[in-house]
Parts: sequence; C-alpha cells; structure tokens
Amino acid sequence: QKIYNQLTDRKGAGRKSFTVLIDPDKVDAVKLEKLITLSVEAGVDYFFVGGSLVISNNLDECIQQIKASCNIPVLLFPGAPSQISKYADALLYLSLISGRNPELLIGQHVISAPFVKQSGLEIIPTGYMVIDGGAPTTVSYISNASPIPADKNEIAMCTAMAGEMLGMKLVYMDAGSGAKKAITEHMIERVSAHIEAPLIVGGGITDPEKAYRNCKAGADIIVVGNAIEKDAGLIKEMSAAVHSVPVLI
Ligand code: 1GP
Repeated sequence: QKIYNQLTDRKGAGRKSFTVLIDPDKVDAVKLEKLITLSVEAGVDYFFVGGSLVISNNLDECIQQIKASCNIPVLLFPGAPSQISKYADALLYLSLISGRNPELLIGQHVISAPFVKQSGLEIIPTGYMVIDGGAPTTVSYISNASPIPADKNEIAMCTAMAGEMLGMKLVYMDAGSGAKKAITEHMIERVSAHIEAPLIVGGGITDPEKAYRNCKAGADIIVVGNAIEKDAGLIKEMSAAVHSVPVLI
C-alpha cells in the first residue's frame, strides 16, 4: 500500500501531483533517457506506463530503464492484462465503470487474476471513466463502450460515486490520449466534490494553464502524455503549474 498511501497523504495535505504518461511504443532508450532526465529536473511525481494499444514488446525494458535511472515511482496503466510488468511499483487495476462492456468491467480481471496476484505488485483498484473528448480516441474505439458525454456532469458524478462505493480507491477521468477536447473544469468540480478518493485527470491536456485550472477544480493528479511526446520541454512547465496550485487545507 506504499504508493496508495502516498497518494492519499498527498491529497490530505492538498498537494497536487504531476504524472508523465509513457507509451512504450513511442520511446526508444535514448528518448526515454531524455524524458527521465527532464522529469527528474522538473520534479515529476509519477510515471504511468501503458496505453490502450501497446504493440511493441518492450514494457519490461522500458520500466527497468526508468527504475535504474531515477526514484520516480512507476505505475502501470494497462490497456490489457498483457501489459503487466513486475518491475513497476504499482498497478492501476482499472475497471471501465463509464462503459457497459462486461469484459472491461470484470471479464479480463477474472482471466488474469492469478497472474496479477503472483506479480507481487501493489494493486490499486481504480474506477476508470472515459469522457467524450470531441472525436473518437483509441480508448473509445478499443473499449467498445460509449464514453460519458462531455457535458453530462451528473452522469460522471454518479458514476464516480458508485465506483467509490463499490470499493475503487482511485477515480481516473480520461478524455483519451490526444483528445481534441480535455475534460471541463465543471465536470471535474462536480466529480471531485462528491468523492473522497484521489482524482486523476488526463486526456488532451496541452497547456500548463489547463493543468493548473484542473487542479483548482479538484483534480489531484494530472496526467499528460501526447503533448509531451510532441514537446518534451513542456514537462517543466506542466510540473511547475501543477505544483504551484495553492495548498488550501
Ligand atoms: C491518456 O490520460 C492520458 O490515457 C493522457 O492523455 O496523451 O492526451 O495527454 P494525453
């Protein structure tokens, strides 16, 4: 429970976290080393590693390289049970609670349960909610489930509440990688006001001001992947923006 306790302690202290999402398909060793160096310099709090569609077979190497180079915790963000690596620090054990595809709610979990348990990873049950990002994203296609419409704040709120009451320890609202439209601050406010669990927000965040506003609206952890793949220099600005949110508690 090391990582989870850290996440709840940070939330309790009103401290916001910045996470860089690494898609193993999109990095080679050289590019990854650069990302790690920039992330350490910028005070990045976590790495998420994974994606809806991981084609290459370098998940283990990618995580081992991160672990050998820095102390930033690595959390698996798997699109499928095949994306599990014992070298990570924890696993976001995702259940797609915004969708009605039983495979992603429970089916794949059943199939992979013994293997997941054997991994020895810290398992963090996470209510995963895909929000419409303005155009089909990989996650909306692959999951074969409708995302929550971007303006249906009540649906998002009730979904998160139900997930938490079912025992989810984290809620992750995701507009999908490279989303045209990031999740609105209204929706973030609505959801965060009704749950105790730390709230992760990602998908289509391209500028530090939006990351900052999301935190002010109630996000605890901001995830950025796509924008950083395009411009690694953003790591510093994003991290600074997230960490500049005043502690209100
Ligand atoms: C996607 O939330 C993550 O699952 C991050 O999205 O790649 O658009 O930053 P981006």
